[in-house]
Amino acid sequence: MSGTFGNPEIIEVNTDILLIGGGMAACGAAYEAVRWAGKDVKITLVDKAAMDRSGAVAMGLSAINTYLGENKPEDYVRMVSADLMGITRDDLVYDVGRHVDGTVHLFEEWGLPIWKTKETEGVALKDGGKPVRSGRWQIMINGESYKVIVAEAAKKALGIENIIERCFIVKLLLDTNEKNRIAGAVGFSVREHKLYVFKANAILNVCGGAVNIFRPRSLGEGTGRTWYPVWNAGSTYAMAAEVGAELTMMENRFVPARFKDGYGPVGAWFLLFKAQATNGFGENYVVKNAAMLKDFAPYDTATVVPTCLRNHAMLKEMKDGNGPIIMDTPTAMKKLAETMTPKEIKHLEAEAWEDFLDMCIGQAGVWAGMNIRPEETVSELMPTEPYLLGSHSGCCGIWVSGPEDIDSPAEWRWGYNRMTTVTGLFTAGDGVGASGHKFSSGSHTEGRIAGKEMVRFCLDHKGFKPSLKGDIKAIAEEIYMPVRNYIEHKDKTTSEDVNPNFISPKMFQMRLQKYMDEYVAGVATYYNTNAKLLEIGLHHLTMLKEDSTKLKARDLHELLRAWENYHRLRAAEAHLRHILFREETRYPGFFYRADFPKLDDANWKVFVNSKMNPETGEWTLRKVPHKDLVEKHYGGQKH
Ligand code: SFD
Ligand code: AMP
Repeated sequence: MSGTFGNPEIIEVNTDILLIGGGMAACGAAYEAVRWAGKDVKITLVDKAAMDRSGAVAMGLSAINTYLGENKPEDYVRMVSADLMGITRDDLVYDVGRHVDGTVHLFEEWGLPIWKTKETEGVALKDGGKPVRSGRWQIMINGESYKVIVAEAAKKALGIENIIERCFIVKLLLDTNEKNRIAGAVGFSVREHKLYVFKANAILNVCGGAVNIFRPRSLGEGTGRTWYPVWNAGSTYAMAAEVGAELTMMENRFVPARFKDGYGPVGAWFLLFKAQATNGFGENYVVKNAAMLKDFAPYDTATVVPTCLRNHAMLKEMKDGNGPIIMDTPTAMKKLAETMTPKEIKHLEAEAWEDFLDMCIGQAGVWAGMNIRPEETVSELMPTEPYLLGSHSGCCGIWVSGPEDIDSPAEWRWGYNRMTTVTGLFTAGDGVGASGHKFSSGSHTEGRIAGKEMVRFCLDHKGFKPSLKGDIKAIAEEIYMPVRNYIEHKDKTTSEDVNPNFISPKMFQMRLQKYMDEYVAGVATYYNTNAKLLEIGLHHLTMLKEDSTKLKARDLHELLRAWENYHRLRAAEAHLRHILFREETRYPGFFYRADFPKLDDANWKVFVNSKMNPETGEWTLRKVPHKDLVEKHYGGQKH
């Protein structure tokens, strides 16, 4: 039987391992799990989009930001800890560090072009080829087709018959018989009238970070331009929270400094081209404000000033009226050109464009449209709207069990590596909290770690028969409620977007973004908030949650938008609750608790974990002790 818009066909899929997401982490998990699974373990992957171009790497990238090479995993652990103001899980970070280079070697084997030094041109990394490093951890690539290459390997490993694309997962389902045990997931096709019900022994929840929960700086035609991908809608955090998985560090966020309006990343300009960023009067704002950064000691003395503190200095200049912030691309290019032949200079100019054409085409569009030649004209930078993510320069996410062979506190190591506090539910990449700076290569690596462990989990739990909690017919009705709302009430208005009986996904998103912007430290308040503002914000989010049952969808595309925004709301709520709980300013430059403007290591050098009771919807938050497993040195001091 084939479904219709209001009455989708229900398709049941039984599998052992279900991978939700088709991004870097999912591709890593697919590749690795197949290697260990044998014939007994069936693996299925479901992605809301098409794997070739899904997730954050859709447009491609121009650098791999985590490749250790000559560095030690311990040094990587130190860098990640310092950049994230001291509160990270050394066990998880170390685990990524010790495995990530092997992943990058696979990328190269699969066809990803990695830049090499002149002396080792044509030699593969694994055979001693030396990468062109932009920074201590980053290497340059020709990465327009990065995601296609990585997806191809995953697809080949899994077999096309085990992949369902364009299916949006709305919720995870627990088991009826066993408490706190994952058993399945439900979602709908965004192309056909089909609802999918998955039963699985183990599930990997890797749907990326959360974008567009804050009002973006882009407006009008530009709406939709963001730095991180708009299709990362917070599903990872929302779905995990709703089955009671413990979250960690959800107060953390990433506010990247980006090329203004096009959101072009700055890494290559700072690190490879060695450009200087200044205030509007040509002053280096990090140097100028060094004394102010001391308020956040000892982290101000890390080898590299942490990302949030660089923003802190930038924001000070902007607030003092010393803007705009400027990236001096012409001086950087002139300096590099001093020792170059004309041909090499042309190549350098091409590289400046390729950096954006590879991963952020919109920025190249802004340059072209505004007559900007980077060798002649400077560009403005701006701190963007906040993003929630766990793989880039942020560390919010889900609390997971760490590797067994690392001597870590018992509370960090209770089960299978990268398993959440819900039995059988795993995560990786943006999903794993308290361990940022994984980037594309680290996320794939973490997916591989989780994939291998999930096979072990399935083999250890062979006898498990999933029995889904909840009535599938009722769940199908709930998922299609926006469709019903539309069909029932569409004629009670003369305007598509305004109706007394329903709210469109677009309006719902705008409401969410406005609340987050004004109450939860968005750009409107220069990233400031306090307990009073947060309490009002929480009230607004609670009202919005009530209204979520009134979302409408006039087609499958809007149904996708409706559920994406519901996920955004849940992720946003977790973020707000965590910020309210942490009574200090841990990440100045990312956000400020104006009522607790100082760093407070004595009381707050701890993880903040939260849990939502799936039965009652009640949240509990707690402090979890932090421990350094690798000795830290900031400014020569042990810390
Ligand atoms: O320049 C559902 N990233 C960079 N990494 C690098 O290594 N180098 C760089 O140069 C980096 N930069 C960068 C980066 C990202 C972006 C967007 C730009 C620039 C412009 C970061 C990495 O890309 C990032 O760390 C990883 O991709 C994270 O991996 P993962 O697997 O955690 O997330 P994903 O790849 O976005 O995949 C998510 C998948 O989930 C699907 N999905 N499927 C079903 N149901 C649902 N409900 C779903 N919700 C989401 C998605 O379709 C996708 O497949 S730079 O700035 O530093
Ligand atoms: P971005 O383009 O900002 O996403 O950064 C890419 C990589 O370069 C990340 O590993 C960043 O931590 C790093 N990076 C960016 N800007 C700087 C900077 N000014 N100093 C040191 N590292 C940076």
